Amino acid sequence: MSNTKSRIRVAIQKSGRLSDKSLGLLQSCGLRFARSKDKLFWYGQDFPVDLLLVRDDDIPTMLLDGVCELGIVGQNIAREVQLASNGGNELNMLRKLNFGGCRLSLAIPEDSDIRDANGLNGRRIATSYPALTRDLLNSRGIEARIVKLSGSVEIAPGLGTADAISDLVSTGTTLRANHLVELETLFTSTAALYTSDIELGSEKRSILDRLLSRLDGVLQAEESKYVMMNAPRKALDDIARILPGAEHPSLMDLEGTPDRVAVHVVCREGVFWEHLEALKAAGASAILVLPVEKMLA
Ligand code: PRT
Ligand code: ZN
Repeated sequence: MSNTKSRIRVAIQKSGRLSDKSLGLLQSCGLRFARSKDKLFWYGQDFPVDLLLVRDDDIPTMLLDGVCELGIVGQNIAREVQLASNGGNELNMLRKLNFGGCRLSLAIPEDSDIRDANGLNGRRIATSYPALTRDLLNSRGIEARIVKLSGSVEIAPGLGTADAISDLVSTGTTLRANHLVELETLFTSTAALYTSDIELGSEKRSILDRLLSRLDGVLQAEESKYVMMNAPRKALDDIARILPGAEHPSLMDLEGTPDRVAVHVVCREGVFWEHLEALKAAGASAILVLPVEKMLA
């Protein structure tokens, strides 16, 4: 088969919390798609990567069945599907992504007699993540009775069908609104890019490698900031200590002030107000922090 015929398919969530960010990330990698009317399959223009828009729960199974080569889905769902599948193919996480963050937490009614996770032995836990919850509890020697629900897990204790829940939490508002308190985090999750261990073949492999190299550039750029300032020459060591992940700064002379230099540096981690205040205290002035759009190592 010729190179032009090999294409890979990426499954992303059609409509939900991960949809916009998943599409935006692929677009940041230079991918453009011809949107089809039925909106389930988008053909990739310029780059041999096509999109499948589906429910997030279907993505891991599509990867395991070889329907698509890549998928962006929450680690919570990938782990649940992997644990629930009986052997066979495996999911591989290729990159963790900077969105879709949440935690799978145990929560109990405000007036519960349960004090900690050990108190859940023999009790009923409602969850949409039965395999993951059971696995995480069992690994700590806790045997609970799992009540599987596909949604509205938070109302189960109030209805008397469970003593506790294991559910996704981000702000905690839903728990509070249902008079539940978080007992413990079982699992933290973000969206991630997955593939399966099905052999890709060299052409698809090389498309994947090119995409991953672009993706790494986008992910690094997202984290990175370009920082410029004027600073005393003697403060350069302090500045290197203050700025997170700073790499070899460029120094430029400043006309008429031999003791001060212009410093330009790429920081690989977040730059916060505290860093700027510390730079100012070290003698820096005219501090500018700029986003980095693209980066190729
Ligand atoms: O239709 P489809 O099946 O594709 O979508 P869905 O409704 O199953 O999923 P969706 O869009 O709600 O979530 C997709 C993914 O986003 C999840 O699998 C997680 O990986 C991630 N994510 C991040 C979350 C949350 N944050 C989150 N807060 N998924 C769900 N929630 C729920 C939470 O359980 C609670 O009920 O949102 C509610 C609000 O949370 P609080 O704590 O802010 O009140
Ligand atoms: Zn879903």
